[in-house]
Amino acid sequence: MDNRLAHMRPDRTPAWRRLLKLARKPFDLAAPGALSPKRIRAMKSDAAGFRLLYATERVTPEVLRALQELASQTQAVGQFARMMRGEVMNEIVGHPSERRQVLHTASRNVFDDLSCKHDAAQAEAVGKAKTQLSRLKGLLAEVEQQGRFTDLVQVGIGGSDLGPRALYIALRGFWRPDRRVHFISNVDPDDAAMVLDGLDLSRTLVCVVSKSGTTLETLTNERLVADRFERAGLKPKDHFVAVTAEGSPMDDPGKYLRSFHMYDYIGGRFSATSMVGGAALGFGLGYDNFVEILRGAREMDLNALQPNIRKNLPLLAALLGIWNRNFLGHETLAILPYSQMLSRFVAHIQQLDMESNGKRVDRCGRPVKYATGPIVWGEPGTNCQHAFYQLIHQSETVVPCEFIGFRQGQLGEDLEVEGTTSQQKLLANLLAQAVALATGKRDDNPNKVFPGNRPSSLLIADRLTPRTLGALLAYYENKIAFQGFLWNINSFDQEGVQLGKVLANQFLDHFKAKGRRSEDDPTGWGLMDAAGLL
Ligand code: G6Q
Repeated sequence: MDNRLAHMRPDRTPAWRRLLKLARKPFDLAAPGALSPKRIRAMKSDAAGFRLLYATERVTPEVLRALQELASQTQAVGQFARMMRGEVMNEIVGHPSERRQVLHTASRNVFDDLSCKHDAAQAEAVGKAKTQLSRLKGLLAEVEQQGRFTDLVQVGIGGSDLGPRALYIALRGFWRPDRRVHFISNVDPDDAAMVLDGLDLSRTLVCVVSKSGTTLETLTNERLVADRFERAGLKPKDHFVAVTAEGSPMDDPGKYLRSFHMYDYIGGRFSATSMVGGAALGFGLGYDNFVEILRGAREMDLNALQPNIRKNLPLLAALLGIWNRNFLGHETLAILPYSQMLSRFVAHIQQLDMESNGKRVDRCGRPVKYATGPIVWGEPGTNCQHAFYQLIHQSETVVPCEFIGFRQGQLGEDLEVEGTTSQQKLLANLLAQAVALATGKRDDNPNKVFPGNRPSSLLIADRLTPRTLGALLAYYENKIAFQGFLWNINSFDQEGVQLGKVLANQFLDHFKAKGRRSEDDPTGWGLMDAAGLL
C-alpha cells in the first residue's frame, strides 16, 4: 500500500477541521418549514436503479461541500480505484498483517460490455472469476439435465453464510418452483437437525463453503451432514460440492462432486457475489438470476468511481455516516428495510460493517483518535415500529436511520383496503417515520414531546429484483469500504475474532480431559467448573 496513504490522518485535514466547526450548529430539521419541498428536491441522487434522499439528514450545502473536500483530501475515490485495480489494500504497514489485495469487485467484473481496461492484477482476478462462473454454469446445466436434485443445503458460517442466505431469502419471488435452498451455519446440533429432518437426502446437494477450510463449525457440520447421508446409505461424494480457497485443507477435489475456488483477495464478508453465493443462488434462482445479481453489483461498483459525491451513492452514504458518527457524535446506526424480503439483509450488513470497521488502529498501527464504525442493527418495517421505535423517537440516544423501500412489492399480490394497497401503507409508514424523526412534535405535555432532529436517509428503488438486490449489496459493500478509506483503517482484516477462537479450543481441551483439573488454564477450568460443565 502507498505509504503516504497508510500514514494519512483524516482528522488533520482542513476538511475535517471545517466539518468540526460546521457541526457546532448543524442544520435544524425541527425548525418550522425546514423540510421544504425545495430542500427535498435538491437533496437526492440517483444511480443503479436507486434514489438516495437525504434532506432528512442534518446537512447543509456547506456541509456537503466540506464532505466533498474530505473525500478529495483523503483520496477516497482514488483508493477505491486502487482497490479495484488490485493494489494491496489489506495491510497494516510496518506490522505483520495479511498483506492482501482486495478484489471482491472482480467477481462481478465479468461483463465485457461494461469492462474498463484492466491492470494485470485485476485482469487475472477477472479471468479467475469468469472461469469459476463458467464452471458453475456447467454444474448447473448438469444438475438440470439429470433432474436429480430438488434441494441444496449450504453449510458455512459468517461470511460463508450470511450474504448468500440474505440474498436467497430476499428473492423469494424468483425462486425456482422445483427447488429449495437451506442453510446450516451454527455448530448448535439443533440447527442441522432442523434443516435435515424434512429433506429427501437422495435428492439433496450439499454445498460446503469455507474459505479457510479450517472453521470448526463448518467442518463439524460437514461431518454431521455426511454422517446422515452415510446412515441413509448415500455416498457424500455424490452429493457434496465444496467452495474453498485454493490450497486450503478442504481443497481436495477427490472428496467432492465438484470443487469451486475462491481466492485470498476476497474477504469472507465480501464474498456473496463469488462462488460462495454462486452455487446456492444459481441452484435456487437459476444461473441467469445469479448473473443479474452480479450485473446490479457491477453497476454500483462503477458508480463508486464517480468523483462527485452527489453522483456517487455509496460514497455519499459513507460521508453522511461519517458526519453522523464523527461530527454529530452518534454511536449507532439502524438499517430499516421496509420490505419483508430483506428480513436477513440487515444481519448481513451488520457483519459487513462491524467486522470491517470495528477497528481502533489505523493502517500503520497507530491508535486512531476518532470514532470508527458504528453499532449497526435493524429489522424490517413496519414490524420494528411496534418494537423499538419508541427509543428512536423519544430517548436521549439519537439513532441515525437508513430506510430502504421499494415502490412496488416483489410478489405482485396486493389488495386495496379502505382506499389504499398494503404496499402504499408500507411506504406511507416509511415516509412518516423519516418526517417524524426529523421534524419532531411540540406538545405541552412533556411526555408527548418529540424532539426531532433525528437524522435519516431514504434509499428507494422500483422493485426488489436480482439486479436491484445486487446493486443494494454493492452499495453497502462500497459504502463500508469508503468509510474505511476515509478513516484510514483496514476494513479487510478481522483480528478481533481470533482470540475467542483460540480460547474456544482450550475449552474443548477441557471437555476432552473430562474434568481433570488443568494447571495450564486455571481460569478456563474454574469457569467450566462453576458453570457445572465438568
Ligand atoms: C468474514 C469473516 C468470517 C468468515 C467466517 C467463515 O469476513 O472473516 O465471518 O467468513 O469465519 O470463515 P471460512 O469461510 O474460512 O469458514
